[in-house]
Amino acid sequence: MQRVFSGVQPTGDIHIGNYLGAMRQFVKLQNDYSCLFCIVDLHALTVPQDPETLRKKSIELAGLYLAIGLDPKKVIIFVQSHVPEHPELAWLLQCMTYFGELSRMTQFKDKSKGKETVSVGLFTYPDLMAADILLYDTNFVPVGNDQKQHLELTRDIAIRFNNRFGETFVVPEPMILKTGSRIMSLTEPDKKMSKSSENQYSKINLLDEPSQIKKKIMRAVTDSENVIRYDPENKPGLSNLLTLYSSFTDISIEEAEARFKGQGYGTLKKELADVIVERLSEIQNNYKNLDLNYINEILKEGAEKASSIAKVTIERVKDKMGLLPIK
Ligand code: AQP
Repeated sequence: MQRVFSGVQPTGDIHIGNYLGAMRQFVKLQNDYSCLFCIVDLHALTVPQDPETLRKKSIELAGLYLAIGLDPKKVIIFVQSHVPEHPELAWLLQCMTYFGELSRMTQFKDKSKGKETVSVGLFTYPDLMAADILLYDTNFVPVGNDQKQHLELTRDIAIRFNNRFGETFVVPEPMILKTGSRIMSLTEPDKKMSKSSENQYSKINLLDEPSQIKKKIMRAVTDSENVIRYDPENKPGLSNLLTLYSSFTDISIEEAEARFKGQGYGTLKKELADVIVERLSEIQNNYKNLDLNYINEILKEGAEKASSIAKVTIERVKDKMGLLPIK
């Protein structure tokens, strides 16, 4: 069976961009692939985190993985820091990555812009992401559009390593959706919906109350034309709402556009709020019924299973690079 790996950072509140761009795909893939889904807490440390909140958010994300429909009998769910081979391989890959390559990463440029100090971890983050993926001989990586560049770098590093030391890594392919791979902010629709945005009205979180969801959708920025047309360049806000409607109802953008043709933005917003509330309330009900001991058990089992794969890969890599084994 071919392998799928993906991860989400336990930072902030998980929003519908994370869900539609990445997490929802995980559920569909679990029947056809050997899947590992990770809570990438080491990535979270690239920017300052409150320790207690980070722990709480890691458990919350594990619960959300289960609540959206991931079945721990089929997939491995685990926490990145429980498998020390991730940072170990990241170091080895850093020694194979060029400073210029990391300097060109747009996420680094965006996240470091205007900051007085930036951690080295934020700069080398793509190597840790490459390690996450390459440790498990991953064939496919389902991610949102924003991760495309990091995945390209992962492929480049894997190819470079294989060329220098001989066939070692599987070269992974991205799995990026046509619709929903880039959900935009509800308040600034030229920017992606982002956990780190301080404006609560810019994003809908998976655990938001129905009244909050409705309020956020009704306040979403559109335009003054009042014509329903999918046109991301000239009508980014309205186009984002159509994308959301099409993603949540599993119809095409064209069908969504046709459905609301000739109607006001208010009608689209109202119906959209209803479909989001309905889908998220299913997830929220599942989430409420989860027990903390059960989640901890799943994470322990997940770490053991992930470790058993990671240990084999790291030994292979160290051997190829000439590191001396313990005799
Ligand atoms: N707006 C988005 N639309 C579609 N997919 C998205 N993803 C993130 N934002 C959108 C995808 O969600 C997965 C998990 O993301 P992450 O936790 O690794 O962090 P991120 O990409 O940095 O997400 P955020 O929400 O924007 O967080 P901050 O604000 O902390 O940077 C990934 O597959 C991502 O592509």
